[in-house]
Amino acid sequence: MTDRKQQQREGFRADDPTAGPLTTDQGVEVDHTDDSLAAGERGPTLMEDFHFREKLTRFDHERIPERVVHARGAGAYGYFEPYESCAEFTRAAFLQDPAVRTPVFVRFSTVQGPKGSADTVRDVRGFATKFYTSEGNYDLVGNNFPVFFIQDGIKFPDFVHAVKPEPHNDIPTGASAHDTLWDFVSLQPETLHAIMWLMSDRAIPRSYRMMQGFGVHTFRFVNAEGRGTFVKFHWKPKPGVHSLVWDEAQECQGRDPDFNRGDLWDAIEAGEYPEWELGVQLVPEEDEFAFDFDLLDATKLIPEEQVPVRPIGRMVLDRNPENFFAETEQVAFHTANVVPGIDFTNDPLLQARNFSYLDTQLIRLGGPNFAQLPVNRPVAPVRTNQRDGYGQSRIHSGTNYFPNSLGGGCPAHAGADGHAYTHYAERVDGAKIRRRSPSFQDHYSQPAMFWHSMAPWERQHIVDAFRFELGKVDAMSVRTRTVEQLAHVNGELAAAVARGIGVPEPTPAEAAPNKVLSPALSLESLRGDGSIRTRRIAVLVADGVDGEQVTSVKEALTAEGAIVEALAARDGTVTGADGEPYQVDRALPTVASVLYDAVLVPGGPVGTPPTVSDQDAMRFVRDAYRHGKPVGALGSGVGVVTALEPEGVRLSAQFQEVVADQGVVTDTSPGPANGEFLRAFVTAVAAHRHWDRPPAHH
Ligand code: HDE
Repeated sequence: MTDRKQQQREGFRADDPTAGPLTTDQGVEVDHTDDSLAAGERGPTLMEDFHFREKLTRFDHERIPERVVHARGAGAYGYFEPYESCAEFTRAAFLQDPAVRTPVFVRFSTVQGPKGSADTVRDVRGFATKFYTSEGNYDLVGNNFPVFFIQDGIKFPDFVHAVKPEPHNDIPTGASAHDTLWDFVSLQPETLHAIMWLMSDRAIPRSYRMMQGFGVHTFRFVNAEGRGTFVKFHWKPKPGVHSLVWDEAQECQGRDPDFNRGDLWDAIEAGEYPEWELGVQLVPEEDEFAFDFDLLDATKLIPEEQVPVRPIGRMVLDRNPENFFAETEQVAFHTANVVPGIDFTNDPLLQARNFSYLDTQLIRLGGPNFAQLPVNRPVAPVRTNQRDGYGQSRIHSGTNYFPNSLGGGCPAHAGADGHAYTHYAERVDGAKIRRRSPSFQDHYSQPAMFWHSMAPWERQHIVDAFRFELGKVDAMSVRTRTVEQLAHVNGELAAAVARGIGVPEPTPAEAAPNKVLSPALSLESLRGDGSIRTRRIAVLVADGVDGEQVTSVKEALTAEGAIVEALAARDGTVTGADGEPYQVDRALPTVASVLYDAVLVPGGPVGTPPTVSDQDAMRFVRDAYRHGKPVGALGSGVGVVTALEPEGVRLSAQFQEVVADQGVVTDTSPGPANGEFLRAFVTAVAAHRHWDRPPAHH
């Protein structure tokens, strides 16, 4: 079944190219497009070659300005369905009836890098959803962090200038590790909470399918009686939240710059549809001042332990776009695209966004008619008196003003059936001032809460990230000032960072009183449903491999939904121990451990495992171990893990039985893998990473 959005898209498909010959834009048939019209075989090209000129002109104009932020992205269509009616809190039509599916388009993005930059950079990820509701489009334009770097939108150009490549040389691409960003951070402590998130593993997601999304601002639900309720939006991914490690993320940038985009595309093509639950934190209007921070301050989150996240529906992405430019590039999100029942608050960041998004689309999409583009077009009927402009694709008839009598008074004002948008009648009273509210002034408590809520390994990764980023800053004054800021968050954090970057440990500052812990912030609490669906598992094979063993493992893991690939030194086949050919999926030189979630080394019948002589294979296992990934070994394949012991790879013991230790699962018994081994390996893969391992050497 196709939904209303897909039916609408049908009408915009380009004509079937197989239905007839090549033509010009004017519909004139073309029988020759390989040679330009010239005065003789070796003569000059003629101006009158309209086909040549049209072809080149159209090519010259193919590009539009990339987004000033969030330039690189990937999108998909899908649907949203509520679990139950939310009428108590909001009259939004798409949140009333579990039987009503609302079509959506989602675009994920990185923020800093240009359109052609790599996916696995350290950055915030955009998570923007367009709901094509029966009452018009609703856009929830969120990120994968619940907090933002600044409190007032007037600071946005400053922040973005600071984080973007430096103006003199346009360096660095897709990175925040440079002087201007950290100069800004060190002078602007309101950035610190989002910076803590940026230094955490949240900033290097394993997959767009495995990250949370947040509306960030406090919005307002309004029900049919006009009662308002503050609301924060959360997307929770079904497979849990999983991240890369920094070393791996960097290697990935070279091995597969499209690591996250390709993962999203492939999962949808394979029918493994990404899924999130939409949750809300609801705060009654009368509790507006019940918190020790301001609900209007986008650098703060409401701890889930204080206001639980209530699940209200789920979103499934089940269709890739057909044309990247037409859909993913031309999609235009806007925080002010709201529907009846969803309203704003006075969050000064949100207020600024409500100006900025429409403004940016006007330049990016070349005029005011971008809502007519197929991806942006609402499925609700559109009747306006807006006319003309670049790219007008409608042929309007009738009058174009209101009120009118000549057009029969049409379109008339919406009636009283409750579908018209009415703004929440919030009472506003104040003097015109440029001043930050004193209730926005605490910049340290929530970064401290984040730090204290992390598991020890998460803290270590945060310290490592600060050391990496600040270690790339040339100005020692900026390094020092940043560490002094960190001292207000936590003394140990500041000292640990200082020790790595050659600046004095700061004198203990008055650290933030650590009042609240929020265990929900730790990745430890977000492991997902325990399934290994779509995890990529490499099986290293070579001539002499126990083919029966490999087949048994592959079948069992595939049945659990994993993607299992046999890798060997060369493509084609390897010859198994029984003399039979065994099919190779990919050649090792074309891939790397960083592109997989786990590795498994099967054995041969006797002696040295066949892969030990292959340097690529050995590096593969070492890297997987180093990055905390599950390593499985069977039969003589256990020897591969043993061979890496001098390099720090740890194997507790070798037994003719299943041993699962810190994500290394071995069984030296030959022949097909037994159920116990498979269960232990699946558990290790489901856990994603194993941080309790001692570090291996590089
Ligand atoms: Fe955006 N942001 N933003 N932003 N933002 C844009 O709009 C802006 C902010 C977010 O996939 C731009 O169409 C201002 C917070 C996403 O197409 C621009 C401020 C959050 C996307 C813009 C913010 C976001 C954008 C650039 C501070 C998370 C990509 C191109 C007041 C809640 C949407 C465009 C897509 C894109 C302005 C802050 C998320 C320039 C002025 C906070 C996911 O209009």
